[in-house]
Amino acid sequence: MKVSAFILSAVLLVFISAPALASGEGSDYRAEMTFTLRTAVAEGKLVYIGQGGEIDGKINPTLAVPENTLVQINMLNGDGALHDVVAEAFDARSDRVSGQGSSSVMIFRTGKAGEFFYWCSVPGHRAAGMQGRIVVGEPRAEAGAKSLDLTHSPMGLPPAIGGRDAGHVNVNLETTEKVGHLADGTRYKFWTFNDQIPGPFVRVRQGDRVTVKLHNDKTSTMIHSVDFHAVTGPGGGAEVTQVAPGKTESFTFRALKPGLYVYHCATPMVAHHITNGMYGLILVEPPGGLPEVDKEFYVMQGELYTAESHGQRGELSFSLEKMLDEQPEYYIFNGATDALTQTHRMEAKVGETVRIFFGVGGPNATSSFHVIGEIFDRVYHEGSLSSEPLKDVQTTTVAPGGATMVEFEVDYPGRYLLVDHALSRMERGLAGFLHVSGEPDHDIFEPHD
Ligand SMILES: [Cu+2]
Repeated sequence: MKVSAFILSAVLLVFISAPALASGEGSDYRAEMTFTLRTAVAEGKLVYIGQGGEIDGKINPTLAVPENTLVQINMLNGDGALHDVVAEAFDARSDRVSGQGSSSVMIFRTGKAGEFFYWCSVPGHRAAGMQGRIVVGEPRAEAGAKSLDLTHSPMGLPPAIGGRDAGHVNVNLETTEKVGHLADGTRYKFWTFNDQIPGPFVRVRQGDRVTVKLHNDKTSTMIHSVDFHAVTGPGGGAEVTQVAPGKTESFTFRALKPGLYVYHCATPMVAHHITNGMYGLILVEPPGGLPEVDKEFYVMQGELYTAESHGQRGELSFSLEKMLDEQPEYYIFNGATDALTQTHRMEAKVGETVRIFFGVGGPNATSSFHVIGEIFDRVYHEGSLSSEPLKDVQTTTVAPGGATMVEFEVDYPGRYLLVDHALSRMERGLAGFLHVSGEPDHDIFEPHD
């Protein structure tokens, strides 16, 4: 049965008279399931937000419904722009309405089990984020399957070096190849250092002698290696660490220069090993250490070249052609599209100083690193710690295989977005949240009702 949509005077009304029904069967009916979606702007996108029940407060909620069920979707216009809601798979469509508080509705009957979409058909709105899923019947096994979390917490940093003398440091790395979570319902076979993307944050002092032991897990299918940009020597260590599965290689270097450096796997095809997740940062602190701050975070950007287009579910595969053409499908902070928006929560309080160690694994895309609603007080450009920092910077350029250290005081509460200001990449997964709590200072910012 196909039913066209129509406006209801009251959106909570689920009892509808016959003339509105295209099929004309029966004099009235009750929808067996009703959902209410409110349109809004959230996380820099246009979205639907669930109202009531299990979907309450969820952004673009997945609507789970049984087979062969009459479903009603109420749309409340929460932002005032022109919107509708459509589900082509069921030939269902609401009227378009604008103006805050206006509403419309669509009704359809589900058929057999499957996964379908609802979205806003006003040009550009679906691409801007107004899309969710309708899952009919039992969800597919893979939709519910929990995949391995390989993301690195931005809070996972070793303590500061402080005032200690130069000494000897051991760094143990293990290369692995594992299928991990990439996005909601989407997995990818990553290659990692220590089961994390990025790899561990290595923290040493200028003058330290550092022994790197690289073990390649016996289940690996590839040779791996490590090139530290902080190393002076052949291949940054890569020449002597090409290590076969099940084997271990090692070398020792002296950390000659302070700075924030990238390390990565350097086994051919190097770009392939990097895109798959084999990158991390090593910080070489100057004697006396870095100035104290309240919060330190570790964030790295990378891009993935999947054969499947962005948004496809299941386990995705690598596309050599897309990588050589530099046409990524996904951009990720810390190993997944939701690592810094859902999995890990970056927090600070008003008045605290925040330091972000930010690196680009890449392998190819330069980042225009920016925090929406903040100004970097200090940028240690190119990761140089022996140069004077730049002051009062909006956006800073970070090369692939490069890094930066930024510092700023948080002055006003809210949720601040970490982005690459090449903002198309946000639509391909690149975003992070910094949650700032505390009292608002209305001298700094004052909303008017
Ligand atoms: Cu590798």
